[in-house]
Amino acid sequence: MSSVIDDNPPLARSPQRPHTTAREPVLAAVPRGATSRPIVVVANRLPGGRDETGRWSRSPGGLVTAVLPAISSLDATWIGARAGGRCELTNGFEDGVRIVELGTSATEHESYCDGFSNSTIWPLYHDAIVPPRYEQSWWADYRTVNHRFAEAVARFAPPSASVWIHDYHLQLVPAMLRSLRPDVRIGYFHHIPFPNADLFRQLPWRSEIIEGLLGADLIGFQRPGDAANFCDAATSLCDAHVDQPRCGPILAGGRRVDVDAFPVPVDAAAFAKRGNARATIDRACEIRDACGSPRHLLLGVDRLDYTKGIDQRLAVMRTLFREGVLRAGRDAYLQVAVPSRADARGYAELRARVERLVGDINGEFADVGAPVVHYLHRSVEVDELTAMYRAADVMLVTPFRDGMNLVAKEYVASRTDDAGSLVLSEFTGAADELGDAWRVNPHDTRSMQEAIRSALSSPDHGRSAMRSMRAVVANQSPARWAKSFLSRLEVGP
Ligand code: ADQ
Repeated sequence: MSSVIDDNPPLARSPQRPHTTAREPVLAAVPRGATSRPIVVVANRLPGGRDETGRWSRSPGGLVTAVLPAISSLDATWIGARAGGRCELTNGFEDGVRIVELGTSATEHESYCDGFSNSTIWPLYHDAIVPPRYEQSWWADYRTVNHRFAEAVARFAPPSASVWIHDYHLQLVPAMLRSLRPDVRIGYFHHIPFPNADLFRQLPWRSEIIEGLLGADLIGFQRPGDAANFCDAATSLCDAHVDQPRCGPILAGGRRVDVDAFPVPVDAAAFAKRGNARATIDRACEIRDACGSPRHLLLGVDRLDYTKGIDQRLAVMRTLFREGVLRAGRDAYLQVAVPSRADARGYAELRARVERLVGDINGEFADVGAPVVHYLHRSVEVDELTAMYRAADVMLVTPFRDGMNLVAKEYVASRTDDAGSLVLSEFTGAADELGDAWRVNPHDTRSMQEAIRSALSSPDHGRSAMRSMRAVVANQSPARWAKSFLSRLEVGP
């Protein structure tokens, strides 16, 4: 990627690979980039992996999409877990970053990742849309794996590094790392929502999680509301104080912890360039033709996750076809669902539910060779994704809860023609910034139907709304976002 974070020319990379003796920090000679400190990114997920043929491909999902382009010009190091590995550290250098793999056993991964992270924290932090499960053994493995991450960072981080820890899988790492390496600056960014204090109190290990996070020097959230929820939880559950209610910095354990919102952006310039390319526009026409050249093409693009509201949205589409607002032969819906957490509880059922609804709607309304819902269950390349954005008259982004939602911003950034309309759930972080979208409460199916009806019938309103939303995202870039976080981390509150 070509993102640069400041005016410094990129530094030449040493071809030498770090070795792995336990005594010396192996990356001591890392050249410096955006900040005056070397950068170490820590996340559960590695930025990509190799298939059987040895071909490297990027990991899907919002975290890698947001963070990798921002740091790939900085000669940074990325430490992530490899499930089913042999619990040893290996090294490599890919996609602009130095990679350190942390092996976890298949059993540990199941318990710490599928269990505590994805079946306890994920649902709890997404408004308990499905009931969170509280299992003592998952918590024990979560602590063990978090500690192993902290040890790996302590071993690999150069002196005085800026360590940037990402997301809910690693909430204990900040405090664990502080006790091992007090010389490093520790930043933590939370990509998903932070629930209100009343909901958070359900968690049997609530104080430990807050104390783990308070080990950081800087804690970043997507929205000011998430930061405020965290301040409430910290002050009500731990010995922590704030000068102003619901607002950082927090004073805890004799230290100041800076807390703020850093909304994750998309690479708007790259999406605009791709969206404007002749090849993209031609491909968008082909996509419309393949969908039966509809007057209105509606689009949904999501990770296949119950928080995204895909099944609810399909049910709304069925109603709109039943009521004649949408008509077979005139209107079509394209749903792209990226496979996600296929082995985790509930996800196979969600897939079955979504596919049954697609079948039901087509069974009821489609004609031979002319489906009304086109459904892809796979990842697609970014050029193809952009062509879909350009092809769609109405983009439906209707999660029940979402930290940010990059798809909404990508759609707006791609529409340099100012055409199209965005229907957006009020429970996404993106809704804070994209105030001109057709705003919906996804729990209220009437509000969804009304918003889609309005989006279909008001293309002129859509045009001015798209223009003003594009102006909002146009100046955003992952590089600027990373710079704002890392420079704040470096200097402190
Ligand atoms: P996610 O829950 O993964 O991210 P989102 O923000 O929508 O959700 O990001 C998904 C990314 O995957 C987008 O960049 C999108 O283009 C891409 N994508 C979606 N469908 C795809 C497909 N079929 N093929 C290829 N790519 C596809 C988490 C949080 C979010 C937060 C991000 C970033 O849950 O709330 O916005 O991290 O912080």
